[in-house]
Amino acid sequence: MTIRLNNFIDNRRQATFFNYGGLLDFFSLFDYKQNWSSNYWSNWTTPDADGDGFVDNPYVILIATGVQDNLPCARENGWIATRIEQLIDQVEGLDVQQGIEKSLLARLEAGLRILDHLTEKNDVAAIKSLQAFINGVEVRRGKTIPEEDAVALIDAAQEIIDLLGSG
Ligand SMILES: [Ca+2]
Repeated sequence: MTIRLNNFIDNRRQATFFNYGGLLDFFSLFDYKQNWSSNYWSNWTTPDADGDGFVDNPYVILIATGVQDNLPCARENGWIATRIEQLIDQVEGLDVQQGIEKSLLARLEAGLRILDHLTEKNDVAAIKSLQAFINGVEVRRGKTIPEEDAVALIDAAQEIIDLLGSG
């Protein structure tokens, strides 16, 4: 099992990891021996020189044991932003009319911008923009967007909505 796709924002909780007080409490939540990958650590967000959305250096969780997150996200909910960026690439790779592509991309880009300032309320707004994207695909499904492409886009967007909804 890999511990991933978590936001560790509360500095107090992060600090307790290195503290006697909250240590057992934390370990009872997560087996620290598990693999860690792609979590967001609010005190470990730079550098990301190559701009791939992941901090270039691992986040060391427990130095004595070598436990570390090898792919820490540079942004809160960074894995969601990355998924939306992949979806944008997917849309750009389609052979559809430019106006349609623009309108679909606008909805995804709106979702990305919202996620830059993530709060619970913005989660809902981001989900709405993804649903608007799905609606935009649905109305063109089997017409100006080939059925197969439409299904792939809808599935990808729905997966991101599920991630946001479970956050
Ligand atoms: Ca990077």
